Amino acid sequence: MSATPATHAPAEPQLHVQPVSGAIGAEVCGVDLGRVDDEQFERIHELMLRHLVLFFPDQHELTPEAHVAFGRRFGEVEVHPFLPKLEGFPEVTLIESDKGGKADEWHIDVTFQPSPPIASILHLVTCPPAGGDTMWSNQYLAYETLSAPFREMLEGLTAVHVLKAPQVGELSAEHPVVRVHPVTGRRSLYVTRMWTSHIPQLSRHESDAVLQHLFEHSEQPRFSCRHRWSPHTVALWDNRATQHMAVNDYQDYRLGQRVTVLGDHPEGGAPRRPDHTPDGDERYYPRRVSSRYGY
Ligand SMILES: O=C(O)CCC(=O)C(=O)O
Repeated sequence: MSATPATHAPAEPQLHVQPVSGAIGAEVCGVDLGRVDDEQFERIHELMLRHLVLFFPDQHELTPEAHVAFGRRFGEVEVHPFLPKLEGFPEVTLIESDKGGKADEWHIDVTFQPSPPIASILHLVTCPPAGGDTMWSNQYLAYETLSAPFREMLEGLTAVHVLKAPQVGELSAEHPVVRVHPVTGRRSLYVTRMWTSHIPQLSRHESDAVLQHLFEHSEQPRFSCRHRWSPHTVALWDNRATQHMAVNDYQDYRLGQRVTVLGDHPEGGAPRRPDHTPDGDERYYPRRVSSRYGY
Protein backbone atom coordinates (compact mmCIF):
# COMPACT_ATOMS: atom_id res chain seq x y z
CA MET A 1 0.00 0.00 0.00
CA SER A 2 1.54 3.32 -0.99
CA ALA A 3 1.50 6.19 1.48
CA THR A 4 -0.47 9.30 0.49
CA PRO A 5 2.06 12.09 -0.06
CA ALA A 6 1.76 14.98 2.37
CA THR A 7 0.36 18.07 0.72
CA HIS A 8 2.00 21.43 1.37
CA ALA A 9 -0.60 23.53 -0.42
CA PRO A 10 -1.50 26.56 1.70
CA ALA A 11 -4.64 26.08 3.78
CA GLU A 12 -7.80 27.90 2.67
CA PRO A 13 -8.27 30.85 5.01
CA GLN A 14 -10.88 29.76 7.51
CA LEU A 15 -13.16 32.77 7.34
CA HIS A 16 -16.81 32.25 8.15
CA VAL A 17 -18.94 34.69 6.23
CA GLN A 18 -22.60 35.33 6.98
CA PRO A 19 -24.57 37.97 5.05
CA VAL A 20 -26.54 40.21 7.42
CA SER A 21 -29.22 41.52 5.04
CA GLY A 22 -30.43 40.93 1.51
CA ALA A 23 -28.93 44.20 0.32
CA ILE A 24 -25.59 44.82 2.00
CA GLY A 25 -23.23 43.61 4.70
CA ALA A 26 -21.71 40.41 6.04
CA GLU A 27 -20.30 39.25 9.35
CA VAL A 28 -16.85 37.70 9.09
CA CYS A 29 -15.54 35.41 11.85
CA GLY A 30 -12.32 33.45 12.13
CA VAL A 31 -9.79 36.21 11.63
CA ASP A 32 -7.69 38.30 14.00
CA LEU A 33 -7.36 41.69 12.27
CA GLY A 34 -4.09 42.23 14.15
CA ARG A 35 -2.52 39.27 12.33
CA VAL A 36 -3.91 39.20 8.84
CA ASP A 37 -1.74 37.29 6.37
CA ASP A 38 -1.63 38.06 2.63
CA GLU A 39 -4.09 35.36 1.73
CA GLN A 40 -6.60 36.49 4.35
CA PHE A 41 -6.17 40.09 3.23
CA GLU A 42 -6.98 39.17 -0.39
CA ARG A 43 -10.10 37.35 0.77
CA ILE A 44 -11.19 40.26 3.02
CA HIS A 45 -10.66 42.70 0.16
CA GLU A 46 -12.73 40.56 -2.17
CA LEU A 47 -15.46 40.24 0.48
CA MET A 48 -15.52 44.00 1.00
CA LEU A 49 -16.03 44.54 -2.73
CA ARG A 50 -18.87 42.02 -2.73
CA HIS A 51 -20.72 42.87 0.52
CA LEU A 52 -19.63 46.54 0.85
CA VAL A 53 -19.54 46.46 4.65
CA LEU A 54 -17.99 43.72 6.78
CA PHE A 55 -18.33 43.21 10.54
CA PHE A 56 -15.54 41.48 12.45
CA PRO A 57 -16.69 40.66 16.00
CA ASP A 58 -14.43 39.99 19.01
CA GLN A 59 -11.39 42.02 17.95
CA HIS A 60 -10.50 42.56 21.63
CA GLU A 61 -6.77 42.45 20.96
CA LEU A 62 -6.75 45.03 18.16
CA THR A 63 -4.24 47.71 19.18
CA PRO A 64 -4.18 51.15 17.52
CA GLU A 65 -0.89 50.15 15.81
CA ALA A 66 -2.48 47.03 14.37
CA HIS A 67 -5.58 49.00 13.34
CA VAL A 68 -3.42 51.45 11.38
CA ALA A 69 -1.33 48.60 9.93
CA PHE A 70 -4.49 46.84 8.72
CA GLY A 71 -5.60 50.11 7.07
CA ARG A 72 -2.19 50.46 5.37
CA ARG A 73 -2.75 47.16 3.60
CA PHE A 74 -5.43 48.95 1.53
CA GLY A 75 -3.39 52.08 0.85
CA GLU A 76 -2.22 55.34 2.38
CA VAL A 77 -4.15 56.17 5.55
CA GLU A 78 -5.71 59.57 6.12
CA VAL A 79 -4.96 62.09 8.84
CA HIS A 80 -8.37 63.75 9.15
CA PRO A 81 -8.21 67.55 8.64
CA PHE A 82 -9.55 68.35 12.12
CA LEU A 83 -11.52 65.66 13.97
CA PRO A 84 -9.99 64.61 17.34
CA LYS A 85 -7.28 61.94 17.23
CA LEU A 86 -6.11 59.23 19.59
CA GLU A 87 -3.07 60.53 21.44
CA GLY A 88 0.10 59.38 19.67
CA PHE A 89 -1.88 58.12 16.65
CA PRO A 90 -2.72 60.92 14.22
CA GLU A 91 -4.20 58.36 11.81
CA VAL A 92 -6.79 57.21 14.38
CA THR A 93 -9.81 59.53 14.46
CA LEU A 94 -11.97 59.46 17.58
CA ILE A 95 -15.75 59.27 17.24
CA GLU A 96 -16.75 60.07 20.80
CA SER A 97 -20.41 60.57 21.73
CA ASP A 98 -19.89 63.08 24.54
CA LYS A 99 -17.76 65.29 22.26
CA GLY A 100 -20.25 65.65 19.43
CA GLY A 101 -19.28 62.36 17.77
CA LYS A 102 -22.77 61.36 16.70
CA ALA A 103 -22.86 61.02 12.93
CA ASP A 104 -26.63 60.75 12.83
CA GLU A 105 -27.24 61.86 9.27
CA TRP A 106 -26.61 59.77 6.14
CA HIS A 107 -23.18 60.47 4.69
CA ILE A 108 -20.23 59.22 2.69
CA ASP A 109 -16.98 59.91 4.52
CA VAL A 110 -15.12 63.12 3.74
CA THR A 111 -16.55 63.83 0.26
CA PHE A 112 -15.81 67.54 0.78
CA GLN A 113 -12.22 66.63 -0.12
CA PRO A 114 -11.09 66.15 -3.74
CA SER A 115 -9.86 62.67 -2.90
CA PRO A 116 -12.26 61.08 -0.39
CA PRO A 117 -11.34 57.85 1.42
CA ILE A 118 -11.84 54.56 -0.42
CA ALA A 119 -12.50 52.64 2.78
CA SER A 120 -13.09 53.23 6.46
CA ILE A 121 -12.34 50.89 9.35
CA LEU A 122 -14.25 51.62 12.56
CA HIS A 123 -13.33 49.87 15.81
CA LEU A 124 -16.19 50.30 18.29
CA VAL A 125 -14.39 50.28 21.62
CA THR A 126 -17.28 51.21 23.92
CA CYS A 127 -20.95 51.05 23.09
CA PRO A 128 -24.12 51.73 25.04
CA PRO A 129 -26.01 48.73 26.49
CA ALA A 130 -28.74 49.37 23.92
CA GLY A 131 -28.98 51.70 20.95
CA GLY A 132 -26.27 53.47 18.96
CA ASP A 133 -26.61 51.11 16.00
CA THR A 134 -25.15 52.07 12.63
CA MET A 135 -26.83 51.69 9.24
CA TRP A 136 -25.21 51.31 5.83
CA SER A 137 -26.87 51.64 2.45
CA ASN A 138 -25.85 50.05 -0.87
CA GLN A 139 -25.43 52.83 -3.44
CA TYR A 140 -25.09 50.45 -6.40
CA LEU A 141 -28.66 49.34 -5.71
CA ALA A 142 -29.75 52.94 -5.19
CA TYR A 143 -28.45 53.79 -8.67
CA GLU A 144 -29.67 50.63 -10.39
CA THR A 145 -33.26 51.06 -9.11
CA LEU A 146 -33.68 54.54 -10.60
CA SER A 147 -35.67 54.59 -13.84
CA ALA A 148 -33.65 54.50 -17.07
CA PRO A 149 -34.64 58.08 -18.11
CA PHE A 150 -33.65 59.40 -14.68
CA ARG A 151 -30.30 57.58 -14.82
CA GLU A 152 -29.75 59.03 -18.27
CA MET A 153 -30.47 62.55 -16.97
CA LEU A 154 -27.89 62.16 -14.18
CA GLU A 155 -25.15 60.92 -16.49
CA GLY A 156 -22.23 63.37 -16.63
CA LEU A 157 -23.61 65.71 -13.94
CA THR A 158 -21.45 66.70 -10.99
CA ALA A 159 -22.28 67.72 -7.44
CA VAL A 160 -20.56 70.04 -5.03
CA HIS A 161 -19.88 68.72 -1.52
CA VAL A 162 -19.30 71.31 1.21
CA LEU A 163 -18.20 71.32 4.80
CA LYS A 164 -18.27 74.48 6.86
CA ALA A 165 -16.61 74.07 10.23
CA PRO A 166 -15.04 76.61 12.58
CA GLN A 167 -11.73 74.69 12.64
CA VAL A 168 -11.14 74.88 8.87
CA GLY A 169 -13.59 77.39 7.42
CA GLU A 170 -15.07 75.97 4.24
CA LEU A 171 -13.85 72.89 2.40
CA SER A 172 -15.46 71.81 -0.83
CA ALA A 173 -15.01 69.44 -3.75
CA GLU A 174 -16.89 68.54 -6.92
CA HIS A 175 -17.55 64.90 -7.82
CA PRO A 176 -19.67 63.01 -10.35
CA VAL A 177 -23.28 62.42 -9.23
CA VAL A 178 -22.91 58.88 -10.50
CA ARG A 179 -19.49 57.37 -10.07
CA VAL A 180 -17.89 54.30 -11.57
CA HIS A 181 -16.17 52.02 -9.09
CA PRO A 182 -12.50 51.72 -10.09
CA VAL A 183 -12.32 48.01 -9.24
CA THR A 184 -15.77 46.57 -9.97
CA GLY A 185 -16.69 48.94 -12.82
CA ARG A 186 -20.24 49.30 -11.39
CA ARG A 187 -22.03 52.64 -11.22
CA SER A 188 -23.30 53.97 -7.90
CA LEU A 189 -25.02 57.10 -6.63
CA TYR A 190 -22.53 59.49 -5.09
CA VAL A 191 -24.49 62.26 -3.39
CA THR A 192 -25.16 62.45 0.31
CA ARG A 193 -27.43 64.44 2.59
CA MET A 194 -24.70 65.54 5.00
CA TRP A 195 -22.37 67.13 2.44
CA THR A 196 -23.88 67.56 -1.02
CA SER A 197 -25.02 71.14 -1.58
CA HIS A 198 -25.91 71.44 -5.28
CA ILE A 199 -25.59 70.24 -8.85
CA PRO A 200 -24.01 73.17 -10.69
CA GLN A 201 -25.36 72.23 -14.15
CA LEU A 202 -28.98 72.66 -12.91
CA SER A 203 -30.89 75.70 -11.70
CA ARG A 204 -31.13 76.04 -7.96
CA HIS A 205 -34.71 74.79 -7.88
CA GLU A 206 -33.98 71.83 -10.14
CA SER A 207 -30.90 70.97 -8.10
CA ASP A 208 -32.78 71.11 -4.79
CA ALA A 209 -35.58 68.91 -6.14
CA VAL A 210 -33.26 66.34 -7.75
CA LEU A 211 -31.03 66.09 -4.69
CA GLN A 212 -33.96 65.77 -2.32
CA HIS A 213 -35.27 62.90 -4.42
CA LEU A 214 -31.85 61.22 -4.55
CA PHE A 215 -31.32 61.55 -0.79
CA GLU A 216 -34.71 60.01 -0.02
CA HIS A 217 -34.30 57.32 -2.65
CA SER A 218 -30.79 56.30 -1.58
CA GLU A 219 -31.61 56.10 2.13
CA GLN A 220 -34.43 53.56 1.79
CA PRO A 221 -34.39 50.59 4.19
CA ARG A 222 -34.52 48.14 1.26
CA PHE A 223 -30.92 49.06 0.31
CA SER A 224 -29.61 48.93 3.87
CA CYS A 225 -28.51 46.93 6.87
CA ARG A 226 -28.53 47.95 10.52
CA HIS A 227 -25.73 46.78 12.79
CA ARG A 228 -26.14 46.32 16.53
CA TRP A 229 -22.69 46.72 18.06
CA SER A 230 -20.97 44.78 20.77
CA PRO A 231 -17.67 46.14 22.11
CA HIS A 232 -14.61 45.49 19.94
CA THR A 233 -16.45 44.75 16.75
CA VAL A 234 -14.74 46.30 13.73
CA ALA A 235 -16.65 47.46 10.66
CA LEU A 236 -14.85 47.85 7.32
CA TRP A 237 -16.76 49.56 4.51
CA ASP A 238 -16.22 50.50 0.91
CA ASN A 239 -16.72 54.27 1.01
CA ARG A 240 -17.05 54.41 -2.80
CA ALA A 241 -20.39 52.60 -2.98
CA THR A 242 -22.07 53.07 0.41
CA GLN A 243 -23.53 55.66 2.73
CA HIS A 244 -23.93 55.24 6.46
CA MET A 245 -25.39 56.89 9.55
CA ALA A 246 -25.27 56.25 13.29
CA VAL A 247 -28.66 56.11 15.00
CA ASN A 248 -28.78 58.70 17.77
CA ASP A 249 -31.15 56.98 20.20
CA TYR A 250 -28.93 56.66 23.31
CA GLN A 251 -27.44 58.72 26.14
CA ASP A 252 -24.62 56.49 27.41
CA TYR A 253 -20.99 56.88 26.40
CA ARG A 254 -19.95 55.48 23.02
CA LEU A 255 -16.42 55.50 21.55
CA GLY A 256 -15.26 54.52 18.10
CA GLN A 257 -11.76 54.70 16.63
CA ARG A 258 -11.64 55.09 12.87
CA VAL A 259 -8.88 54.64 10.32
CA THR A 260 -9.65 55.74 6.77
CA VAL A 261 -7.79 54.79 3.62
CA LEU A 262 -7.01 57.24 0.80
CA GLY A 263 -6.18 56.65 -2.82
CA ASP A 264 -9.15 57.58 -4.92
CA HIS A 265 -10.32 60.21 -7.35
CA PRO A 266 -14.02 59.63 -8.10
CA GLU A 267 -14.67 59.19 -11.84
CA GLY A 268 -18.00 59.21 -13.65
CA GLY A 269 -19.22 59.53 -17.22
CA ALA A 270 -18.03 62.32 -19.54
CA PRO A 271 -18.84 65.64 -17.83
CA ARG A 272 -21.83 67.59 -19.11
CA ARG A 273 -21.11 71.30 -19.29
CA PRO A 274 -21.62 74.20 -19.04
CA ASP A 275 -22.77 75.01 -15.51
CA HIS A 276 -26.18 76.66 -15.22
CA THR A 277 -26.12 80.42 -15.76
CA PRO A 278 -28.51 82.29 -13.49
CA ASP A 279 -30.87 84.62 -15.29
CA GLY A 280 -33.26 87.32 -14.13
CA ASP A 281 -33.85 87.32 -10.41
CA GLU A 282 -32.89 83.76 -9.85
CA ARG A 283 -29.78 83.84 -7.72
CA TYR A 284 -27.92 80.61 -7.99
CA TYR A 285 -26.74 79.88 -4.55
CA PRO A 286 -26.48 76.48 -2.92
CA ARG A 287 -29.19 76.66 -0.35
CA ARG A 288 -28.18 73.72 1.66
CA VAL A 289 -24.68 73.76 3.10
CA SER A 290 -23.75 71.61 6.01
CA SER A 291 -22.07 72.74 9.16
CA ARG A 292 -21.84 69.34 10.76
CA TYR A 293 -18.84 67.77 12.40
CA GLY A 294 -16.80 66.59 9.47
CA TYR A 295 -17.02 62.81 9.11
O1 LIG B 1 -20.39 56.12 14.88
C1 LIG B 1 -20.68 55.39 13.94
O2 LIG B 1 -21.22 54.30 14.08
C2 LIG B 1 -20.39 55.82 12.55
C3 LIG B 1 -19.33 56.84 12.52
C4 LIG B 1 -19.25 57.50 11.20
O3 LIG B 1 -20.22 57.94 10.65
C5 LIG B 1 -17.98 57.59 10.54
O4 LIG B 1 -17.00 57.06 11.04
O5 LIG B 1 -17.97 58.17 9.45
